[in-house]
Amino acid sequence: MKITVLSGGVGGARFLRGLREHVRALPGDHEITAIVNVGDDMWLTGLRIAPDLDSIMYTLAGENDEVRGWGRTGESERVSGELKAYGVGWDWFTLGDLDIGTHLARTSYLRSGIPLSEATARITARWPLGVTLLPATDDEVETQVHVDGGSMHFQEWWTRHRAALPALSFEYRNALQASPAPGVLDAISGADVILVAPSNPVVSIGPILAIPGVREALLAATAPVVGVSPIIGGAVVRGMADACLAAIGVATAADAVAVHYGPRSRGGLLDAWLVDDADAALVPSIEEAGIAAGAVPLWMRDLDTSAAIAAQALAAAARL
Ligand code: FO1
Repeated sequence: MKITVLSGGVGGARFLRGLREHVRALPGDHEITAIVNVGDDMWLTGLRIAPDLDSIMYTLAGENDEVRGWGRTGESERVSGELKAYGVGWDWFTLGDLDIGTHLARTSYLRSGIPLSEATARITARWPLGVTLLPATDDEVETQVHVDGGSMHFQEWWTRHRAALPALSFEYRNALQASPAPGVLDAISGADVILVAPSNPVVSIGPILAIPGVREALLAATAPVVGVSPIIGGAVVRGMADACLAAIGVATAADAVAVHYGPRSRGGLLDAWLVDDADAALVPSIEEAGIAAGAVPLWMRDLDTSAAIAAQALAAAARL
């Protein structure tokens, strides 16, 4: 079975880890491909940072910092201390020493003309991840946040201002000039199942859908498209999706996000949507919107619960 997953960083990484765990126990051979958001990416101190690709890589490699949710386990910050002493970079954005190794590797490939997708393939080959990571695009499509008085890179809004500055709008800069990375459209058209990870709909899934050709490929795909709500009981599971959703006029609710994505039967993204048991009352309204819905436990507390959620998503796809 070929499974393609649209994914952001931390929540997506945990979902992918659960999916890999579940699929490993299934008979037959299966392939998982993650189409990963690059809207968080940026140049910093001469290095190309790719947070969502790295969060997924580290998590699937078992090298991630489970507490912070990003970066490497066993990390140190000696180089970061030197950068601060030189007044170089962002002192609110810490690059760990081991993490810098990843950024140096990626940047050295990019500087020699190797595109991000190939650089990612070479970097991730270091570990047996069991999942193919594809950036949504090899082009630099960075998410800009417009606030009262100006705009800034998503990463500054998120890490420096903790999304506390009211966002007026989000811009996926350069998206119209971008194209899907090699393999992305094939991963969609060739999938048996397409899953939308419980990632931030605005700054993680949105930038993937904004790449020309991706939405069309998803609409034309023969595979069922099943999404997992990143909102439980009217609250975000992690991160600050509520600040993002408010900016685009979407309520922080499992049904509102499903309606925001829209039913594929009417040109939207979804065939089915999983909500947490706490939101079971929302299932009828989601079904009325043309999206099959189910209520299951959605808290990804550990590997087993993440695997169970992945199993439920695949089961929902099989029912379509
Ligand atoms: N998040 C923070 O809140 N503070 C940081 O200093 C920080 C550094 C950082 C470095 C590399 C990296 O890949 C991610 C990092 N993050 C940091 C997390 C990052 O903002 C998020 O992973 C995503 O970009 C948002 O989902």
